[in-house]
Formats: sequence, structure tokens, C-alpha cells
Amino acid sequence: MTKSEVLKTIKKAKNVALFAHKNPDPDAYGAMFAMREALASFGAHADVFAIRNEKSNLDLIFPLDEVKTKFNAEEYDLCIMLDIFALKRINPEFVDGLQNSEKILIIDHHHVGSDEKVASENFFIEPEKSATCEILTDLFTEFKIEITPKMATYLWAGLIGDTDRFLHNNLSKNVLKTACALFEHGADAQFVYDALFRSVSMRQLGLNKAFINKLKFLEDGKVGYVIFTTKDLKKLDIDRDNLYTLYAEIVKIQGVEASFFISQIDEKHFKVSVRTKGLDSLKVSHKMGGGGHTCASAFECNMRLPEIKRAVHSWAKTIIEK
Ligand SMILES: [Mn+2]
Repeated sequence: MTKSEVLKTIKKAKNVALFAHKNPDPDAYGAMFAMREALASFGAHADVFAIRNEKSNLDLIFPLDEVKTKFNAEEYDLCIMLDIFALKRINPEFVDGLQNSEKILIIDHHHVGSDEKVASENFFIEPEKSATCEILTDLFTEFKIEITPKMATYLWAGLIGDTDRFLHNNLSKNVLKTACALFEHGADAQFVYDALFRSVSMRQLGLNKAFINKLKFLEDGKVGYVIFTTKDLKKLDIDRDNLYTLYAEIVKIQGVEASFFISQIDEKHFKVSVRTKGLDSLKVSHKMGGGGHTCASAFECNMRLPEIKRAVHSWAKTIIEK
């Protein structure tokens, strides 16, 4: 889709349902809530759909009490999927409804793998962008949709979240331009920083301690990994959804080129988050049926703990071989 086709589609809609990927992060929520405001500015009604995690620092930034969980496709003339292009990474509760919906528009920045399916023919995907919130800032600016301070704060949270405060290698001139623009539109930058990065709970500290104790290395220290089982999480009184704060920590270690953050969903089901300093993480994630970006991707697999412990050795070999 061209930008003007995107604009036409959203301007025509009266009732819009907004979706993002499971376990929404600041970019997912930022894109949905900013889009909701944009739609309201030209008279359309929009609802944000999400299965929210337990209360967290994200509640400080986004009005998460307003998210809806029961989706009836007939009530909407347009569904917009933000920060996600594939139905398999949407909460299963919403998938049937989406498949029956009148029209789906996708706005995303994830790389589409050769064997992956985009959920609609109406898509606007820019994989070179760091965040969906970066894409939306550009679109709103070009479409002359006013970015209010509230919208700027949502978009800023997404930009800061997906670049990890301009740390990741998805940094570009446009990221910095976007940051400047949002700042000018009144984004409450310090408030977002405090909420995202200066609000560590004692429980989180306990998790950090366990994380350091569990760290293991392979391939002469070039690959690091941790495994958190459901038993570990119960002991720490931590919800699996809170682990994402640690996904990018292992590749910060000197000499580590790639990392696997492995967490157990149930007895035969694990989630693996892959991070690299530049190596292609998708070599492993695409092979395992997942997706994402070169330096940050993820997949889920049906394995038991002993199998996972063996598999991580072969993933480590695959990811570092040139
Ligand atoms: Mn994103």
C-alpha cells in the first residue's frame, strides 16, 4: 500500500478495532493508543484490544484499564494490526474475529521472512524503521494529523522502547529526527524514562540476581544463555511476561556475540528470545518458526527441558557460523 492509500483507508473508517502482538510492549501499546487518538481527531471511534499482563510500569504510561478483551468483528468496519503482520503472533482470543472481519490494515516494521504470511493484502511495512511508532510519527506528520502531547508521549514510549534508548543498532538519522519531532510536540520524555527505566521493584531485583546466577556460556563465551523454568518463576513470584526486561542484557556482556533467553511456558513448551550484536538471529528464529529482526527475534518450541538444554548448543553453533 502507498501512504495515501493508508490515509484513505483510515479516513473512511467509522469504527476501528486496534490490535498488536501478544505481550504488548511500549511500541505495541504506543502505536495502538496514538492511532486511537488520531482516529478520534477525525471523528472515528476506535477500541484498543489486548490481553493485558499484570499491572506494571506500562500502566503508568498507557490507560491500560481501557483495553478491551472481547472482540466482535461485526461492530467494526476496519481492523488495524499494529507492530505485527502475522495472525500467529496475535492473542488467539482475537484470531477468529479477525479472520471474519471486513477489512484489515497492517502497519508494521517487522521483517517478513520468505516463508511467513502477511495477514492481509492491505499492508504498509517498513522493516528499516526502528519502531511502529516511528512509522506512525512519519505518517501523521505527512498526513497533517495533529500530534498532541498525549500522542507524542505514547509514540515516544514506543520509539524509546524499541531502540532501548537509542542503544540498538536500529538507530538512524530518522530515529533521531522522530525523537526531536516528538519532543517538539510535547512528549513527556523524562516521565517515560522514569516509568520505563527508573522503577525497579524489589521483586525485579530478585529476578536480576537469579538471572546472573543462571547465566551460562557456549562457543568460547561468544554465546550466552539462560533458562527460566515455570518452577523458577513461581519461586521468584514473577510472571513470565516480566522477563522481557532481561532479553537484551546478555549481549551487553564483553565477548558475547549472541544470546538465547529461554523461558518455559508449560511442561513441553518454551519461548526463546534471541539477541545479537549484529549476527543474523533470524538464521535460528526463522528455522524454528519464529520471526523478528536481525538482532532481535524470537520463537516458541515444543520441547521438554532436557531437549532444550541440548538444542541450545546447536542453535549457538548455527548462529555464530559465518
Ligand atoms: Mn515494535
